[in-house]
Amino acid sequence: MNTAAKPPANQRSTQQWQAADAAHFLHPFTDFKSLASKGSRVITRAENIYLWDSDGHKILDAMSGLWCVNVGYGRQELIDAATRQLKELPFYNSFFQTATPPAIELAELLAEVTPPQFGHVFFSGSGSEGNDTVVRMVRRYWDLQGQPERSVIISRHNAYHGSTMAGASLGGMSGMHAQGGLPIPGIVHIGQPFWFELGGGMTRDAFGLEAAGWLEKKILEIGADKVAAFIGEPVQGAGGVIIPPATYWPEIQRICDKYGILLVSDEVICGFGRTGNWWGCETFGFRPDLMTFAKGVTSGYIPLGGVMVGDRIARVLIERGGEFNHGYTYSGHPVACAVGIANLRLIQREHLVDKVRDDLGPYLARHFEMLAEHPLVGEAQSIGLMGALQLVADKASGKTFDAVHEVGMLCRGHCFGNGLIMRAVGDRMIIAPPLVMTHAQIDEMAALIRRCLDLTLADVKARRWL
Ligand code: PXG
Repeated sequence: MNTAAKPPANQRSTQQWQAADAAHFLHPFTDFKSLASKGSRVITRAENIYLWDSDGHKILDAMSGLWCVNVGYGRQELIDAATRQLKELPFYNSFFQTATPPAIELAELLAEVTPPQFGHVFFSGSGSEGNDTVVRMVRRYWDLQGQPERSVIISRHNAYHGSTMAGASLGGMSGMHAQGGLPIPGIVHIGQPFWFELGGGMTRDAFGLEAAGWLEKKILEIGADKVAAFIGEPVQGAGGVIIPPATYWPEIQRICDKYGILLVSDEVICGFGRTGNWWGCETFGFRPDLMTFAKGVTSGYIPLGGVMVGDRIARVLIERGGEFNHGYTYSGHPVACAVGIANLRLIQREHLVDKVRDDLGPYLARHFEMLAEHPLVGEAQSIGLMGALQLVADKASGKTFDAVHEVGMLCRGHCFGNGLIMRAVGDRMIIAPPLVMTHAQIDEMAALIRRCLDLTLADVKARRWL
């Protein structure tokens, strides 16, 4: 053991933090060696929509942490709720016929803010665990219906549903499947409704129907009597904020209904107001049987996730299911649930969902229309408070850059250098800022984005990549 005296935590320099980080901390989705050679950016505090790093730089967080800090940083109500609950009862489980008041109250509140078919919730600690629960629950449902052969779950390429074995299998990320022998059996993928890449001259609406039709083709190929469920994010988040054509989800619903297949909406990113309604399925007009949630349920202040269980499934599990052999130590963690309650009450009290739909979403969309004029931008799309700018080499034809140039990463570098956090997914620059932004802050964010696009344009011109 290293017994050398260390300076108190809050007095370490950036370099000291980076050295300890490189020595001991394996980060998620990270090339360990490459990060160790560069050093992490160490974030030390936050307030409202801004972060500060260990060198004192102020950064506008246009990604809400990781799509989760919907109510912004530093909200006293959430801090008080956690503190109160930590004192009163920091932990008790809900396994052996016990429950805690915060878990019960949050379950009740979730039933109130979700669409009418949802009266029950199963809690997990994260979105990935929520989607593991979905797989178990969907298969259990069909067992109980006397159709155990209905076990295949259909998902989509470039979907993200988490990083556990089931979550990564449901997801459609080839890089994840390549590590660890995934997907697990019984999970198959169809194409994504990504008009910019796959639309091939069709109108958006015609393409939406075409892309939904891939589900029917897959069902017929497998045999409807073998298909348990279809899962999708209303808007693919980590895949690049891919907003489907308006025709897509209603057609998916029609197909699932036609073959009696369960429909699962992964609302881990789209839930809690992100798209301008409480749930992405409301924005896109479909009626799921199960909904996975996480992130925004506590605005990321503390880990919590779960699955909303629709009446069709709940009735069978409750009436005829016997014991459901599944659960997590932290299912219904009282402190996490207390923060969840405070967070939902705050969203209600500040009318954040209405604000995103009626005010902030349209205001951001107007900025995106202006950013769409930028010579580097081939497509600018937003819904509610999430959006994507597709960077292209040729605006007229929509020709993309050679992937090896990593133009998105170049742009992301400028964002970091200019006090803005934006994600790059390939050459798609994406944002999902906190739902508490003011117009002035949206103006500030848009100006920073424009500056970073200009700097990136100068780079690609200098390198003759245009
Ligand atoms: N479903 C969706 C739709 C998600 O976006 C998960 C499930 C998994 O949640 P947990 O809590 O297990 O992480 C997510 C998570 C990115 C990025 O790069 C996105 C997520 C996680 C990490 C990185 O955009 N989304």
